[in-house]
Amino acid sequence: MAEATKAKEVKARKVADPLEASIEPATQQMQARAIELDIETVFDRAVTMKPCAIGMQGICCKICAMGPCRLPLPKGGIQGEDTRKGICGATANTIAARNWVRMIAGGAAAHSDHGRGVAETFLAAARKQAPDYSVKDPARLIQIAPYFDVATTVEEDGVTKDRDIDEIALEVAETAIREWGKPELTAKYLKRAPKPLQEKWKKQGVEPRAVDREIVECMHRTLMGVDQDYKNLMKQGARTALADGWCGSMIGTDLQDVMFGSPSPLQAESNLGVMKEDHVNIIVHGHEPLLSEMIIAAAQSQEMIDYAVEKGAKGIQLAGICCTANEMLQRHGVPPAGNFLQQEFAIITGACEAMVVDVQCIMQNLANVAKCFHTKLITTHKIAKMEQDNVIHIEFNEHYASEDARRIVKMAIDNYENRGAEVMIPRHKGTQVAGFGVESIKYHLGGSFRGNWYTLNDNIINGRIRGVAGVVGCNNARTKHNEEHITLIKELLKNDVLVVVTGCSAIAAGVHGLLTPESAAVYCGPGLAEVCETVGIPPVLHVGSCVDNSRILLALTEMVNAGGLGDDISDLPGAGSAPEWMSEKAIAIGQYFVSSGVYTVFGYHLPIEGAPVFKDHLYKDMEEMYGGMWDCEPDPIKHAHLMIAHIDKKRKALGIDKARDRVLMDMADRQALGIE
Ligand code: MSK
Repeated sequence: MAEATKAKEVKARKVADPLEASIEPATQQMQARAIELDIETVFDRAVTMKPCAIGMQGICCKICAMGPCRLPLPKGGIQGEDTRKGICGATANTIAARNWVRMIAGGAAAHSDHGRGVAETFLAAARKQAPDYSVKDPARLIQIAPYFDVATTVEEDGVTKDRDIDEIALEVAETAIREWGKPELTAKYLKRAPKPLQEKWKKQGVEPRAVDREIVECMHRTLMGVDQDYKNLMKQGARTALADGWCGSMIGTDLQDVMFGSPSPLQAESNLGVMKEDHVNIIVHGHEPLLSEMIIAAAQSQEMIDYAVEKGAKGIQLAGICCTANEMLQRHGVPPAGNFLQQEFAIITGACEAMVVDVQCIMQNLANVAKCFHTKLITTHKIAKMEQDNVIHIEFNEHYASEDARRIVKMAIDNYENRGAEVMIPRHKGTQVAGFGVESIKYHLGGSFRGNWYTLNDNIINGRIRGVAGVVGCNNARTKHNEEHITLIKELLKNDVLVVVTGCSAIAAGVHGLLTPESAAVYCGPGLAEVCETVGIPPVLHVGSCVDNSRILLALTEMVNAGGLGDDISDLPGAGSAPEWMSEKAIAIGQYFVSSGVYTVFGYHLPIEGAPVFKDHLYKDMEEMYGGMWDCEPDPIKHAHLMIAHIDKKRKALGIDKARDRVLMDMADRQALGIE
């Protein structure tokens, strides 16, 4: 890093210190490399541009042309009545709540539009109009069909017979797609939640209807002069977030599993070091596996491998960034090259022949970085283009998917000969075991009761496992890359908390060596280590991408159904976290976890500090309403202990706060707990 410091001194431009930017060595090395080559990165821009203090507090209103109105907190806080108001009279609570609800709408729209794309492709496949897509996991289709009220068997001459899988697929596809725009009734998947939770939603009047309707209503209600009651606004916020988690995202995950296969554990490498100097390197970045599945098939075809060899390479190295990385990893073992803040560095290696992007979390600065190298930056989605003239747009069409993918892979191979001499691929890479879907977790934790979650519950009840935590979400250039994720997760493990991860948090955990069974002995408290070693799982389970947070909702529901830990998700000794969040999608996810009963702690900051009454609504009232509530703590150790304290509170409420000896349960005990 001496080189980095030297480079920092000789450049006039304000740059980020590599050691301050990230805790991760490959990222530090590439930030130093960027400084050396005088290429600006996200870390440099974060150093240069300070965030707006009023916007950070959530009390800037710019929804009409009389503003923007800014309502800073008076020095010394609010004494007596809060008299702050915008030109129209909107209070700080209304402004902060409208901003919050619009963030939920943005996040829910992103996940759910992703889900809609999957549902549309599945419908085209079911109609035999998309020959490159098919049902790869019929068992998964049969599992979800009843939730769409689609029969999987038929009575013929008094005999029950299995229905044709193509017929089931078509009916599921036609029903699923209507979940986005049906004019009446509530989302079909709500019935998957524990009964008491469904009752809470009904009581609060927040059962989501169709996904699109909820998002539209958010935008209507938050318009100037419509809903001006923060509590009523947050009903719509909760309803929309639930439409995301229990409908748009959940259907997206399910249909991806049906079309591409449900994940099961597999081993892979991770980090920028997976790129290979003597290979054609193709990086796929974004979110939708509709694209990446086809790119994988093309890149692994003998024809393309032979073509790469003909062009002087030893082969094709495919890798992912962000949630596309998670999608490719969990089903194929294709390695992630990095998470959100590492995207520019994949190009700065000088060895990236093509970066192929679709939607979400793609920095526009990639185009500027790509100009410094031979890298072809290829956008593929009709809703996500870039204005820079070096960006190539190859629109991906599900009807000709494989053709489009082959064209992209061939373009990357043809670009190999244009690679410059300035190649520097960091050597750092980690090994990981990823791909834990709900079914595979059930299998691995099942012990002698294969196919039942009770072994997990039993180990929570006997105290070996203190509780469970979901750690999810992004990186944020305002916090040190990966530091909060990793410090937090290690603290949870030390305290015997089993962790599940998704999104960029999952990639961070993989890069830092937390996704291996061996890491249990290194990082876990004795109880958790014993369980992980006995069943052979990592103490941190990779459960997928951003839309796959819906898997966590279902895993929690499985735990409730397994018995012994209360009747609802809010009874479980569990908590959620997004320590380095940055995207509106994280707020939508956070809100659907809170509204599903999960205590959810965010790091960095939440844009609500300028409206203390609204903040109390999120932090306190919601616990009464849903059993879950928001919290925020930037310090990762304190953050972990907030979660642990909540877990302990739930253990106490369940009467399992005292360590007990393991009791072998007989059938009568199990029946008493409602386990069949
Ligand atoms: S990619 S939303 S930076 S997790 Fe899903 Fe990562 Fe956050 Fe994007």
